[in-house]
Amino acid sequence: MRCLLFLASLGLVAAENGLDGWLRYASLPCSHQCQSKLPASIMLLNVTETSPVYAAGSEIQDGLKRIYGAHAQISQIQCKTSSSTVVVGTVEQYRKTCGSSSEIPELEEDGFWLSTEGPKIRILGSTESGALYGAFEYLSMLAQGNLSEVSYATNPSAPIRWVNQWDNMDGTIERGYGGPSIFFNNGAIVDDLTRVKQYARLLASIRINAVVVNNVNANATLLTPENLKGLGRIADVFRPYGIKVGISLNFASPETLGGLDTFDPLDPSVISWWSNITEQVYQHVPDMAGYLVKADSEGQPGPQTYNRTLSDGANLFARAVHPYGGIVMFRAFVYNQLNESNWTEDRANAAVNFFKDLDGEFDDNVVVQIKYGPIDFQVREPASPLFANLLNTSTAMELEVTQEYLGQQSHLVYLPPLWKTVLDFDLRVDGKPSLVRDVYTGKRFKRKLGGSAAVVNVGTNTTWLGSHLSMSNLYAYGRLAWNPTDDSQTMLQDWIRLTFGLDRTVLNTITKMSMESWPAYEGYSGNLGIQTLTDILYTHYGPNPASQDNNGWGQWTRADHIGIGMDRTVSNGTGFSGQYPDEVAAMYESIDTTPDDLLLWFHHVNYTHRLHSGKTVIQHFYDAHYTGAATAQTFFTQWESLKGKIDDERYNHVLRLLDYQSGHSIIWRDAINNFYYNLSGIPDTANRVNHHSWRIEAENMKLDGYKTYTVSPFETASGSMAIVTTSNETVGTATTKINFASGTYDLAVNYYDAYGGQSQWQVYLNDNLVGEWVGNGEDVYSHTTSIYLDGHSAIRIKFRGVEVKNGDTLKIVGKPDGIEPAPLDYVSFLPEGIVD
Ligand code: GCV
Repeated sequence: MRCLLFLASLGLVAAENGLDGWLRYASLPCSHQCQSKLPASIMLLNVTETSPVYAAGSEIQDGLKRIYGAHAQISQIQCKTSSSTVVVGTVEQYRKTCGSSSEIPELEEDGFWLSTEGPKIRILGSTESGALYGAFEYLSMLAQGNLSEVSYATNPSAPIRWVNQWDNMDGTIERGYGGPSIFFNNGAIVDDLTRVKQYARLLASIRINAVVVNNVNANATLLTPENLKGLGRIADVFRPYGIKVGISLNFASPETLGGLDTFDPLDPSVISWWSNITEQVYQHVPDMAGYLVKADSEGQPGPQTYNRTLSDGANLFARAVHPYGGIVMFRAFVYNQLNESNWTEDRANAAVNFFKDLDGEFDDNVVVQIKYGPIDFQVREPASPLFANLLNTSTAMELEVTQEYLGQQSHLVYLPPLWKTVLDFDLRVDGKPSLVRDVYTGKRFKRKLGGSAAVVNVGTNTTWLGSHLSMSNLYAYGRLAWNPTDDSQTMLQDWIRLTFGLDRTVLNTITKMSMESWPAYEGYSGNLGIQTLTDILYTHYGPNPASQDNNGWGQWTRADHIGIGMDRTVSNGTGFSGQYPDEVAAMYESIDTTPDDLLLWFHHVNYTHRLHSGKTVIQHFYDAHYTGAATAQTFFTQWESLKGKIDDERYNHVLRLLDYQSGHSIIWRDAINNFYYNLSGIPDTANRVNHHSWRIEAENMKLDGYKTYTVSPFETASGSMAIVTTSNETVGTATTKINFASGTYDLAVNYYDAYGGQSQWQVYLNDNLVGEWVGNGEDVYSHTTSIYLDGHSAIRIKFRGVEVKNGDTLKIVGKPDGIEPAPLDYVSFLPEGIVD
């Protein structure tokens, strides 16, 4: 404490690595009046060390000490104490111990009542988990310097508030960008579960009540006796935090693991195999939350192998877990490969086609888990119409905190504003208000089960997700799972105060950047509902619009030299718009009433088609890409203004990513604009596309040891060409005379940093070293790497404030390494205020 005050008095900020996320309990000043409001003791209504109430007590004790330097003793309840105290437990425990509780409102399962009025602060849950949530709520107030007197109850919107990890048994994580698994390594459960406990704290504080620990592309070996023991250890770590463990299953396990000659869900031997395995699972994890199943999807086995229905498959597991109170989350992400030459084929139709007729066929403990949009976590999608087609089936919303198609944690993208476009959408089932959030929480169709699941994919990195700023998405997900009406900016600001402190500049700056981030990303990736336009066949990261079409995956754009977009109308297209209830179907059926931001999702139009905004489609693309990338440049400078206000480790980590994003947003912008300019032949009215006054192409420089290289896809290199060293051993030099007016410039060098080598570059002006760098992006950034020269490996480094004289000689020296031939694309000399 003294040490912290000392640092504060020097204006320094203590080093932090992000491990505590928003539960840092950073030290705050506390006046005499503030001290008087802090409890002197913590009275627990259950002192069993493995109970959530005990965890709540420890957390409060720790928080009081770390935030305000206050020491509160933990003791058992004495109802009549006169000194200030905080009482934590369930309403039932409180009644038993202290009698009357008439002022406590009715609570639903896991709800809590928090009252800080009077000397006795009461945190009472309907369950012990509820009490723990209340304790975290109280701590969140304290950590934000809020000591006001409050008294209120809050209840969850739905019973299912889960996270899904896509962790593989070998320790890798599918679509994970924060390092290897905290759960698995080398086919087994890790010995040291310290990180699991830290994760449990974070999840409990946002009221998550179950975590599915393994990938939906599931490996049956999780079910071996040894691994079930390990699963039991994981569950023991989560249990005191009120979090249950669930697991993903591989449908073919009876055959692959059990040695049966079938996995037919109606075969008695299969049924009894699953029932035996389930019994074993519950022996190790008596409170196991349930199973998550991806079946008949993307190569995963399922009931259709035996001509059984998806509900036959789901019910097989539902019956196995039923005796133990478990549930089955059955994913609606089921689709087949399609043929693009057929105008009416459409992957977006798949979920409703597969599931609509099964409505009412699922057992009561089955929940159909539906991704927010009909395709796959794109930068913008309409709400999945399946939510309007399952009136007799429990449903859950599937979101993706891990930014698979949204910059993979190397780009700042605050996701709740995107999620809200779906959660708040009114499906108008039977002509009545039917907000998506009211459907999956069970309210609209009166289902007892329902809720949400988010793919999170934290890893062993101390940032958890790969970027400190991405944690706002996890925090907000938990808040929305509890209350989907929470406001995006309010949640964000709580997270900022908890994560980075109470400084107003910090608050305003991170708020502004975050709230601008999804619109910016949509601006420089895919507009008007055309999807993210990333490379869907490889990393899902950088630009590659051509990869969407001419394959069976069905994420098509149907772009040709005249027009673009999927015709999903009933009258002339795939019929997808007809999957919505009448009012919504009618809105999407007509171009006139389809909102601009989803135009190309629903309609195939000419590039010259005029939007409601008055712009043509193609000009909108050009403009949005320029505006989006320009906004992304400001994230770096906005963050720079926070130097000294945030500890160095987190400040520098974020700064590096934002610097990278500023460059990669330009790579996105140019790739997409060039691609559609090349396809449509329609110039940008502002004359920016393909005209770069401040650029020097590497292929136009004098080359020694370097040779030209045609990049593919062409649009991911300026002028389609780059240079690479003539061999993997040759050091290359590229030189040129500078023809710009003398002055101060930011010097940007665009190069490629592929996986499989760490080339080195040096840049000189008249033989004076301006800067040097190494191609080690794979160790520094959070996205999936590429072994090619493409939109994923394309990267920009900037040297700011370089003095240049007309006639100076620019020289870049590149030293190859491994398979990486020190590739260079171009150099830009950017006067102040010019983005490029
Ligand atoms: C776990 C997309 C992702 C896959 C993921 C799949 C799913 O296709 O790219 O990595 O697999 O969705 O949600 O099952």
